[in-house]
Parts: sequence; C-alpha cells; structure tokens
Amino acid sequence: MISRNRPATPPDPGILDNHRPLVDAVERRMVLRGGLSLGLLTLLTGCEPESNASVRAALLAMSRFNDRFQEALFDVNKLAPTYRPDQVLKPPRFNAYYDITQVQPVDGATWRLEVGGKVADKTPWTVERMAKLPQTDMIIRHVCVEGWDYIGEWAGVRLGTFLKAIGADTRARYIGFKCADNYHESIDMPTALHPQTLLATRYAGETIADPYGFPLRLRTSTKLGFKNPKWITAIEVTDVYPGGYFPDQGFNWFSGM
Ligand SMILES: Nc1nc2c(c(=O)[nH]1)N[C@H]1C(S)=C(S)[C@@H](COP(=O)(O)O)O[C@H]1N2
Ligand SMILES: [Mo]
Repeated sequence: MISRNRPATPPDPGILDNHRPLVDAVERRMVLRGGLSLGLLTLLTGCEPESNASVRAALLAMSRFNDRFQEALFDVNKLAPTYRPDQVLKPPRFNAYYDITQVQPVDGATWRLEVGGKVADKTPWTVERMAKLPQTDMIIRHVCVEGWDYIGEWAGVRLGTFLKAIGADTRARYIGFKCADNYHESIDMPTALHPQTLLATRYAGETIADPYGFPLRLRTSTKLGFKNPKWITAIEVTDVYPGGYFPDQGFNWFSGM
C-alpha cells in the first residue's frame, strides 16, 4: 500500500553502487530473457507490482540500461495502459529532489512559459493562452525509480499539439525543459510526439496543486517519474543534448519504453 505524501527520499545515485550485485543479477536475467520481461517494462505494460524490493531492483537495473537499446524498443504507436477513474490516487504522491515542505509555489498570474530553439514562434505563453489549446485527458501509472508508483488522471495539451502551435521543427532530436526549482530534463522527439505525452495543467478534474507542478508539468506515459518535469518555465527544441537532473548523475537518460 502506498502511503501518501510520505517525506520524499530523493533517488540517491549512490544507491546504484550499494545494490550493484543485485542489480547486475537482475540486469543479466533481463538481457538473457530478451530484456522485456521484468521490472519497469512489466510495470509500464500493466502488471501489478509484487514487492517493492524486487520492483526497485528492476527499476534500478532499467535505469542503467543503454539508451540506444531502449530507444530501439520504443514504438510511437504503442500506447501505455490506461486505468479507471476509481483507481486514481487523490491527492497524487509527491516527490522531488527535496522535501514537500520545501516546495516554492509558482505564481500563475506572472508565470510565463518561454519557448526557444528550433521554433518559428517564440512568443511566451500565459496560463490563459495554454488553456485555450485543445485538451486531452489520460489515466496512467506514474512509476518512480525508487520503486513506488500510483495511478493518476492528468489533463492538458498534447506536447505534439503544442509543438505544432509554436511551429517547432519536429526533425530536431530533443525537447529540453527548464523548471522553476532549477530542475531540468529532456526527452527525444518520438516521445514528445507520443499521443500520451501531455503538458499537464489538471489532475483528477482540478487545476494541478502547487506540489505537483502548478501551473505546468510534463506527464509522459512511457517514462520513469524523473522524466516528468514539474513547474516548467522553458521549453527548447534542439539538436544539442540537454541532459537532465538525474541523467547528469548517471541515471539512464532514455528510462522508458
Ligand atoms: N521540477 C521538478 N520536477 C520533477 C522533480 C523535481 O525534483 N523537480 N522530481 C521528479 C521525480 S523523481 C518524480 S518521481 C516526479 C514526481 O511527481 P509527483 O510529485 O507529481 O508524483 O516528479 C519529477 N519531476
Ligand atoms: Mo522519481
């Protein structure tokens, strides 16, 4: 059973070393079995987690997978499983690289989303203007590399729709995100154009609350939790690898399927 709003324990990159023998064993098994049968891959494809320890070990193994190997498995047309409204956790479970008491709310009235790089229209976006874009709803599982997960209902504009609205060059390789708390992340273009990748503004029918990324955050159905930046302030379309807060510390950048 997942406890709500437990104090956040940021994924400690050192954990990879502490669990090295276990992780290596899981990883060897994954490779031997074709790489698709364990851990994150089974979680993201819809199986219920059995025990926290085994899931965590598999997630850590997953997070060390080679980017290009995972990228080769990615299928833009493959949808992640979706769930029923009664399965949605309210409120969602919080995590960040710091504790929930440390969250600094963003003021929606003065907030602007900057867009840059390979885009035709660099006009910054306001909350009101974002809300006028076509809205999509999805109920998907959030999976954190720490070994916990929850089902959440997210709504907002598809990132693909937004990229079209700003005249982005979709031949570019990466979308980089900057956040109000100095977090940063980036995703590949196929993931950005995936129909279950949203710039989310709502959770379970309400405006997203402060700790979960108000006024704008990313929700990708096919990636681990850390690939979902909250409190986004800037989006860049680029061919230059932007990295990410956790990937910069040795976590696998692709971290998904
Ligand atoms: N700006 C920002 N985004 C972030 C993080 C963060 O520390 N700062 N943590 C990431 C991690 S590790 C997870 S698991 C999810 C948690 O999202 P939630 O609080 O909505 O469950 O946010 C991700 N996005
Ligand atoms: Mo996470």
